Amino acid sequence: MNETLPDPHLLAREAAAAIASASGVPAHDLALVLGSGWSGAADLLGETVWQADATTIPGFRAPAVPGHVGTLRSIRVDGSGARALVIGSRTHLYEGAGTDPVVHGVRTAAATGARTMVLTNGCGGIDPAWAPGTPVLIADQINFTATTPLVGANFVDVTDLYTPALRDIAREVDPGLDEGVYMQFRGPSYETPAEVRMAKAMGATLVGMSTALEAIAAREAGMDILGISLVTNLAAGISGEALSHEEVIAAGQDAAPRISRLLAETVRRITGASA
Ligand code: 8IG
Repeated sequence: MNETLPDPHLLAREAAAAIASASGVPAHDLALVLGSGWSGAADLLGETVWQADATTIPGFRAPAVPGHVGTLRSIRVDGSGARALVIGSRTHLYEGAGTDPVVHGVRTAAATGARTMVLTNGCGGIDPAWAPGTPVLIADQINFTATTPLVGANFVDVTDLYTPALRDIAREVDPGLDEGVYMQFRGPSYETPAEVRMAKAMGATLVGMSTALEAIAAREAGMDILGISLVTNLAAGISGEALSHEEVIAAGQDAAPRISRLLAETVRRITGASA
């Protein structure tokens, strides 16, 4: 490790301390990362007791993606009274700064005390049954980035990376939810149709540019993980049409009521409110 660079775990502890002092909330129980299409989905969780531009907290970079909100929020969850940290700004691997900024939010969440990490994203769907706007539970993943946030002989078990009991809770809230296997590409180009056929042959049903590295870091930190993808477009070559950004935006808007309720009610149940 280069001694002139801050240790990423130390930086996360500094960030957690800064959040505690700025928010007046000494610890959080659960944290969420809001991906493409999910920016309004945390609004039903409860009362926002603190909100700040993420760049005011050590280690957070300004979001590079339009549609991502660069804010951190502390929410008191309706029903359970639990404390949720909402991370509206995500750093992607394709920004070129390596894996540490990508997983800084997750490590900071763990350092605030959060034991559960909810990771959301917008992604391409390989199963043609998933129309744009369909939320899908992530059951497993393929890290196709050729990198990892872990360093050293750190043989983290990722057999049940996405905690089965948390998927059960989400399905209690929305019994129509399907499960998928998320494959993270580096991006920032979308896949070619041949790459989508490869992903399918490898067992993936969802393709995106986030989440897998964050899930690995969350499990390294000992957290339980719930992953929910919003299929905002059919993956390249599946529908026969070109990928359109308008389709992505529209899918997020159409899905807003379903995914907002799903997120709020699932978090309420995870954090202990009776059903
Ligand atoms: I929104 O089709 C969104 N993000 N890799 N492929 C990849 N990332 C995505 C896609 C997609 N749609």
